[in-house]
Amino acid sequence: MNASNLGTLADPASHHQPIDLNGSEPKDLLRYLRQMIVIRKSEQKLAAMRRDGFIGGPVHLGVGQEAVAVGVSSTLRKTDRVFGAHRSHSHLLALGSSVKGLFAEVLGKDTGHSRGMGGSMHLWDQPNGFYGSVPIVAGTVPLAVGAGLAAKLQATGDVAVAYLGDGAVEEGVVHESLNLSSILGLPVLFVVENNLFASHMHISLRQPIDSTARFAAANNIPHAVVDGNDVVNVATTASRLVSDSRTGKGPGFLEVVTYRWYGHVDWREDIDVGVNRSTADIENWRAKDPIARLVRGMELMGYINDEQVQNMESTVAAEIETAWEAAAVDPYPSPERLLDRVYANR
Ligand SMILES: Cc1ncc(C[n+]2csc(CCOP(=O)(O)OP(=O)(O)O)c2C)c(N)n1
Ligand SMILES: [Mg+2]
Repeated sequence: MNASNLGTLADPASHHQPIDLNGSEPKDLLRYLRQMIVIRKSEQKLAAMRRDGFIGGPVHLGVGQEAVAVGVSSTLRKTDRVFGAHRSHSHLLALGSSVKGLFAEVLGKDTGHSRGMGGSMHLWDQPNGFYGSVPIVAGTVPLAVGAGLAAKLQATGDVAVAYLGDGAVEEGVVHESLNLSSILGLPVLFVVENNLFASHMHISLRQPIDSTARFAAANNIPHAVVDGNDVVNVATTASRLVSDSRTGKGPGFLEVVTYRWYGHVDWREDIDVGVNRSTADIENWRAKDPIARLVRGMELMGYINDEQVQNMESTVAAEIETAWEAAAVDPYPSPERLLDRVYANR
C-alpha cells in the first residue's frame, strides 16, 4: 500500500506559479539567480560534451534541482563541512567553487578539484567547505555525522551538511546516522533531495510512503518538507534549521521535493528504458523550472527585466565556454602521481 504525504508537492501539475518574493532582498535574489544559471549552464555543457564523446566517464546531472543547493548554501559559511554523493555538481558549485575546476576534474586533468583522480563523482574543495562526494549511495552521510561531532567537540558553531537522495534513505547507515546525531545533539543538517526516483524506479515502487521526513520524526529530529523548486523557501527553511543547529539544538532534516529533467545518468531522458515517467510528466516538471519561477517572481516585483535576464544568461554562457576551453587544454596528472593519495606516508 502506498500513501502520499507529499500531496501537491509531488504532483507534476502543481506549483507552476512564480515564487513568492515578499520579504526577500533583491540583492539576494540576484545572487540566487546567477548561481542557479551558472549551475544549469555548467551541467548542460557537461551533458553536451558527454553526448559528443569529449568526456570519458559518466556524469549524473541535476538539471532542474538547482534551487536546492543554492538555497541551502545561502545559509552556510566557509568553515561548515558539506558532503555529497554521485549527483553533486550543484552542491560543489553553490559553495562558490570554480566551474573550471569542476570541468577539469570531469576531464581527468591535474587542475581538477581532485587533481584529476576522481571525475564527476569524487569532488572535493575543502577551502570552500566541500569535504567530498563519493558514488557509494549514503556513503558520506556518516562522515557528515563525524564532522558534526567534531564541530560540537570543538565548539566552533559550524554545521555539517549531508546531501542525500530519496533512494539513499533506503540504506541502513542513514538511520544509524539520524539516530546518533539526534542522541548526541550534533549540528548536522540532513538535506534529502526527493526527486521521486532512485536510478530508474519511482518512489511508489520502493517505499510505502512518499515523504522521507517520517524518518526524522522517528528520531525526534526537527524537520520540514518544502517545494525544492522554490529557492526562497529552501533558503528560509534551511536558515532556520541551520541556526538552531549552530546554537546547540542538534540536527535538522530538510526534505526538498524536486525533479531531475534528465535520466539517471548522462544526457538522456530515460523514458525509453522502462521508467514509469511520461513525456507529459517531464514537460510538467520543466514548467516548474526553479529558474523561470524565480525570474517571473522578480519580474512581477520589478526587480529585473527581460533584457537584464538575457544579459546575465549570455555573460554566464561566455564564462562557461572560457572555463571549458581552459580545462580542455590543461595537462593530465603525471603517471608517477598515480598512487599519491592511495597510501599514507608514501
Ligand atoms: C551502496 C550503493 N548501492 C547502489 C548504488 C547504485 N546507485 C547509484 S545512484 C543510485 C540511486 C540513488 O538514488 P537517490 O539517492 O534517490 O539519488 P538520485 O540519483 O535520485 O539523485 C543507485 C541505486 C550505489 N552507487 N551505491
Ligand atoms: Mg532520487
